[in-house]
Amino acid sequence: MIYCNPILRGFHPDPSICRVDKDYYLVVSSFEYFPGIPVYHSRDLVNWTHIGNCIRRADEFPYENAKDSGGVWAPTIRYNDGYFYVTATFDGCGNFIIRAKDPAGEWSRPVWVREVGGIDPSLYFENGHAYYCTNERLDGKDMISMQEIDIESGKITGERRCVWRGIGGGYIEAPHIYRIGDWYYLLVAEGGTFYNHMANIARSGDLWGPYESCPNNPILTNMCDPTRQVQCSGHADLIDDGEGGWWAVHLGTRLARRTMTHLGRETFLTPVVWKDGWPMCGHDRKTVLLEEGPISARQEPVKGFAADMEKTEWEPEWIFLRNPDMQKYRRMDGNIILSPSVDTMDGKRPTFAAVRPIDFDCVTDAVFDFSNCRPGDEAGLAVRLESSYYITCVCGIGDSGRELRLTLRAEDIRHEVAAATIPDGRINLRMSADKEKYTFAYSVDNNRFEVLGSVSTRFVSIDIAGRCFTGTVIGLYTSSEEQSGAEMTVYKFEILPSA
Ligand code: 6LW
Repeated sequence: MIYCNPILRGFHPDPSICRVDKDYYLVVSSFEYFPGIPVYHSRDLVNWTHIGNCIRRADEFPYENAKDSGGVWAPTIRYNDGYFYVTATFDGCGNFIIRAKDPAGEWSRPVWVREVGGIDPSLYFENGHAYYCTNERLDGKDMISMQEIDIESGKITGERRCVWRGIGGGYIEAPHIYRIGDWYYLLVAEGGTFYNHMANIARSGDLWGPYESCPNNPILTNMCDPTRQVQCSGHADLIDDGEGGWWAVHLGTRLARRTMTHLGRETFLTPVVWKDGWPMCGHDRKTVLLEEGPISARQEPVKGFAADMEKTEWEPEWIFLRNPDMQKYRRMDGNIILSPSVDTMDGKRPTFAAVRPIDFDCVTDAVFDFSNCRPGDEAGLAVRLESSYYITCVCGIGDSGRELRLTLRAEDIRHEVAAATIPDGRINLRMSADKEKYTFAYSVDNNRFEVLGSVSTRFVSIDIAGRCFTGTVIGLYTSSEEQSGAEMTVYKFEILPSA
């Protein structure tokens, strides 16, 4: 059956997957955003539902210190003996393990693995033993280390060994061990997570090696791919469908132009075939956008997200920055009510309730009012890549009274793109996004829309920001220069596919 890649669109990097009977669970990195480590569920590998988040207690992690693209990196999800385990890196703090009986949560408090460094930890279970792999830098060289671990305490209980140094592609990361047939397989990422990215594999008859490198490595890469449909393929995790089919989920990027993407690294699904005991991914190791494979169900169109205003709990799709003061985020009387922070989008903890974009082409609709505001207060929509790369379209008090301002920040560039005077009362902001630009329009009578202006997506692309591991997110934002009584009352927020 034909399906479209990516299977998780927008900012969904570093995927890891496991299967329990007919249920697949997939997790991705969440970086400086909270809740952390979103969990997706599927029964067919192409239709996914966001069922929860692993990290829902910000005080258990040093979020307040998380840099842009810091925070939670590269989770691995595995199932063993009635528990789901997730292990990941908290940048600058170390690696941790959490577990849950229900992957939709509640997840346990983190157990920190203090005796081993590196990033991109992974777990492998066999015969009641747990083994812990991570990338490490020993004797000046990157390698993959493995050691036995007490899964409850996070204590290392066995000798640490270097099990593979990769094919020399550099930045050997994202290790995963599998027992398939008579072999142990070790899958890794090399080349760094951008344009030289690749997945390489080795195998051994013994868990501890020595591991023999696959003669066809890399088994997955889109580097030097003239079609340029997909780039940066790598950081893969293998899964079988229980019916003989094998797959790789992995990160990749789609280019909004000949280069650049503002959606960031997304999650792709690529078929895997086995030959002579070695796997090979996709079309001669390349991933494509329109793929075919033994998929059991029709892939549903991209759904989008519409906040259910009757809810008093935040849907799992919502993300906030670092350790948000949730008293500034209220759901009541059929509305969302946001209280401004003194932080603007330049800051670490602005009042910003966001969701991941659903695709390049989408329309964001927000209806809100901004009451009790004074000069210096602002409220509206924001598209955020990082604290120095963002776009805001906000209403506030200007020289000529209430106005709407469209502003871009790209590092040192701060540019007011457009402004318009508007009356008091409700405003409907509509942002239409495509590969090239974000176009903002507004209506104050919920009927006629005026275009305010457009901003190129180029200015919030991960390529412009450089070493940006996240991707743009779109959300509701409000700020005030000092603690004010201003309130942003939101009546509607949705991001839907463009018609
Ligand atoms: C991830 C690692 C990486 O942990 O980037 O460049 C980190 N390599 O695989 C964040 O995605």
